[in-house]
Amino acid sequence: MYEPKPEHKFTFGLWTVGNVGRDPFGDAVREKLDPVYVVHKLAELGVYGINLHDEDLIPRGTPPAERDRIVRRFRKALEETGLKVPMVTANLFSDPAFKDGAFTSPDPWVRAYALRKSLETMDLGAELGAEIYVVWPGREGAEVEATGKSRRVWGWVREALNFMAAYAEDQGYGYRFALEPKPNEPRGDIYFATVGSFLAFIYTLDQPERFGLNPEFAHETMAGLNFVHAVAQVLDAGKLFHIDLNDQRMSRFDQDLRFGSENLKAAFFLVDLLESSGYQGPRHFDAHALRTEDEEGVWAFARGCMRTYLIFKEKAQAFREDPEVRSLLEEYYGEDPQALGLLGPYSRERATALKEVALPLEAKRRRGYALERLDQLVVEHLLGVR
Ligand code: GLT
Ligand code: MN
Ligand code: MN
Ligand code: MN
Repeated sequence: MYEPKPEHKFTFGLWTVGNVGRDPFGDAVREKLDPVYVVHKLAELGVYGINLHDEDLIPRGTPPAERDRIVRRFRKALEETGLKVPMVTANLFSDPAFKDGAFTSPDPWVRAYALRKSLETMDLGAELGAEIYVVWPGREGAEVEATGKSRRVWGWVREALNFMAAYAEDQGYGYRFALEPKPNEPRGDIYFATVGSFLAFIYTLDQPERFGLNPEFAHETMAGLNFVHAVAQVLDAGKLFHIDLNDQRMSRFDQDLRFGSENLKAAFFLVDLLESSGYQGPRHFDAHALRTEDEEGVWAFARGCMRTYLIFKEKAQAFREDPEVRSLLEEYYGEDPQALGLLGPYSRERATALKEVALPLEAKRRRGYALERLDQLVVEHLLGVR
């Protein structure tokens, strides 16, 4: 029961299970794990794939021959285990050169460096079979408004993303680009703060069909927003290219907690949404074990993310099949054919009918929606008494 299998498409980042537990006040608490060892461990746990930043695998400044040796060794581990690398991304945040932004650095040399690093990461991902390329603009933000940079950054990012998409095309790479918003941290305020912001930006790009979203549970939650609604809108737009699952308490730093460990209801409805949406992509856990943990705790964390997802999947199905839930929902949507006939695409006849019909407003004003009962049923399913 609740055994993860590759067909569930669970993925972790090399930087997630490999997280050494550093925080702004404290040093690393765990040894850095060998990427090849991580591949074997994740495969044992039933994981589908492992995602990475360029620097998670190849430390900055590695000479080319050494780089090729690392890639060969890593690929061998992938072949031995069957693990995939569905997604890659460039680390555009650790290097001190990026302290005032990567694509949005005021310094054109730094912007050129960011672009080159992105192209090289696309090359690396192509060698590993990656199909999704994530762009997380962690350093693309500001603390000081006086520069007026917020008037220029959109154009710089647009130019960079257009360049990257054209490069992918030129090289014959099939990448789909997944843009990941976050409201703040490590910058005081990050441009592209929310799902809605990136979603709108996509349609200003040269090849909008190549771009979608990589929404993260923690990030929308940090912004005080409803993650389930955000993902639903992204799905409606056909733009859910990837998803970062984790957990988060509001009004805090980016916690990247074990999936489902904090907001049980939100996690339940997210799984309910994803599983009924037809989304076929990876279920990526962008989270890490608490700093209190040793290596055993790291694998307990990874197992916990996947097990909780599978439990929610089963609970969501039971909830949707519950006869009382079904009848409450049937009532809720009140599908009276006469009313439905008044809605839909515009026509002159329909507009006239709409103006003439006697609306049953008194009854509608008195109507109850039975949401107390419906929500109680959610709680009872989650508490395991139904
Ligand atoms: C970093 C960040 C994540 C992003 C990763 C992709 S790196 O850990 O906190 O939200 O998804 O660059
Ligand atoms: Mn993320
Ligand atoms: Mn995060
Ligand atoms: Mn993070």
